[in-house]
Amino acid sequence: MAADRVSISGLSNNEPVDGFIVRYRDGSASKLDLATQQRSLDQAASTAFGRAQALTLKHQRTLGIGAELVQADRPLDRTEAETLMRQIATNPDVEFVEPNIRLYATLTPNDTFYNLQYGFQNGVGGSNANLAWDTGFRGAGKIVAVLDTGYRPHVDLNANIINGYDFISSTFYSNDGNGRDSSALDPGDWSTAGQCYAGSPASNSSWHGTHVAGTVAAVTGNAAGVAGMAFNAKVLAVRVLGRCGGTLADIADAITWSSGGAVAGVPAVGANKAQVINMSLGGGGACTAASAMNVAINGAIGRGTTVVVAAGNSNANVSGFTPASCPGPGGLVTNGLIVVGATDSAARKASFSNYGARVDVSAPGVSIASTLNAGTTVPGADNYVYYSGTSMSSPHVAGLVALMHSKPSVDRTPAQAETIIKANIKPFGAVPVPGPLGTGIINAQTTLNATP
Ligand SMILES: [Ca+2]
Ligand SMILES: [Ca+2]
Ligand SMILES: [Ca+2]
Repeated sequence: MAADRVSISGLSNNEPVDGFIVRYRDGSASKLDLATQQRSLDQAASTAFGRAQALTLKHQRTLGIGAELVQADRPLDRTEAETLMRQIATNPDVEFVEPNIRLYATLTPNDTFYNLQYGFQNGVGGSNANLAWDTGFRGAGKIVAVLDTGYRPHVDLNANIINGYDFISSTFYSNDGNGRDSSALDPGDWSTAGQCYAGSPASNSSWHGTHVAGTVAAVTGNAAGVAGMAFNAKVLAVRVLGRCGGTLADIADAITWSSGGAVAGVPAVGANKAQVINMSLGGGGACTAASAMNVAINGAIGRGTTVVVAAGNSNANVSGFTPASCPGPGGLVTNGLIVVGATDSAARKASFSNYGARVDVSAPGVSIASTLNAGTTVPGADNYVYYSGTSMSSPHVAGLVALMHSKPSVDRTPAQAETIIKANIKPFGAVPVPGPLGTGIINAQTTLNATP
């Protein structure tokens, strides 16, 4: 019985975890009384580790979804973490316990430059966005939350950016000198060798969120830089990824907040509530109905916000990745959670793209030009760079949802939006192998025409 209430698939050999997300049953003693909850956690820690390797567990905060983030005073390896979670779950009040895993930007850097934004055009591998724009519906009045590394001010982006919030609670990972705060500006996510985990490689700042934001809504028609998919929409920049990625707990809170839910200690999103959330990020581990990520996503969809996520870049089945394997409301394949694979300019599967039955649709993700920053660590000058990844595919679809919502009618529900997108596609250039990779490549023109 206890096994169903413990999630171990996100544990990995090279990344210890020091946090756990525990959901207690509504109305149970552990849920209602922090002292009872703490006694149960103390008991679990002492049973799991005894005195020799004594471990202290502390209640950190209650997430927007109502689950508790519990912090350990030292990092635990895979075996220790599993042992501890199984002990925590011996308390019958526990509905679900999972590690507070780290998730990463789903980007494969690619320095090869092509001189064309084929993704917005109507070649075989493009999304026909150029034809969709001719209908006059270009995202006006709609907001796409980009949950990512934050944003850099950029001449080709500024007019379309709404500063959201910085949800990164750890000062070490945030790189901005504090925990959560009201500025979603990206200070850079560079790391030195060994900083993220033993043996982790050094890496330059990615400015990943600035690239993704540009694909959604770069300023277009200004005779400069690049175009964006839904260029009359706004991007709500929400910072969840810092140095070494971001945590499940912070990302879950950002999903809740961006879609109009309440998160303790954070001012409500108010009029900036997003109609669409884009998450170009992922981590190892299957997402189940009880996972914090899934509960947060279901909450957002329940508030009318469509959630679009990258399939991931491991050329593997999405079933082993979060959030791409999240079941969403009712576990249905079409329910307002849209999982996006990557294709190239010839409409073929990108070699890196994850695949599988949970992938809904594909979009351009190889050599995608967008807004970036030139700084290798701290911010430098504006520039434009080609990146590849399902990270680049996902914002094409998030932008498309904003285009649909800008048609002057009653907004589609998330599930209705997903249905229309998946039914109005362009064919693959070749059968995706391995596959499947969704129903096809998005067709913004026919999707908009089919939107009531
Ligand atoms: Ca901060
Ligand atoms: Ca431009
Ligand atoms: Ca889906």
